[in-house]
Amino acid sequence: MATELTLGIIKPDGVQKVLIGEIVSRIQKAGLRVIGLRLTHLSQQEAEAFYAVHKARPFYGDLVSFMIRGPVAVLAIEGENAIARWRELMGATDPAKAAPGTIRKDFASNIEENTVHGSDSPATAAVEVPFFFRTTELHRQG
Ligand code: IDP
Ligand code: MG
Repeated sequence: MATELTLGIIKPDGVQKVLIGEIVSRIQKAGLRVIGLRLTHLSQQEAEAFYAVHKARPFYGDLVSFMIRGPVAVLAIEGENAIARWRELMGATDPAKAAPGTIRKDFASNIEENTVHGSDSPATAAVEVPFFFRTTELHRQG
């Protein structure tokens, strides 16, 4: 196993439900490190570009509208096996299928408004982290 860097997003529903502190706490208690963190409100163009991989899916338009509905928190998360471990903390895409104790099981409204995003592979993380963070915005001794 290796030290990995991955992207997390607390989606507009999660920010609206005042869950930033709770979610950052879960990440840190799991032994992962938050080395980049900022609030932003995505433009339509940014949301379309970020989710371009889903362009052909029927939910793409709704997903983009949801993601620009309000501010989001973007997080760069580092640690041993961080990509899979952050996705484990998140739980399955559909909260109805998510394991007990996961963020989506505990907080998500439905399969679309599912509170958090996480990169799904090293290749995805390598694109998604730089989408939001310059290297000068990552702080390993923060
Ligand atoms: P993931 O976020 O668990 O990696 P993806 O399949 O990559 O799931 O889908 C990206 C996002 O698109 C999901 O997190 C969710 O917000 C939304 N989404 C996925 N599947 C559906 C669906 O069937 N209906 C509506 N929205 C969906
Ligand atoms: Mg995904």
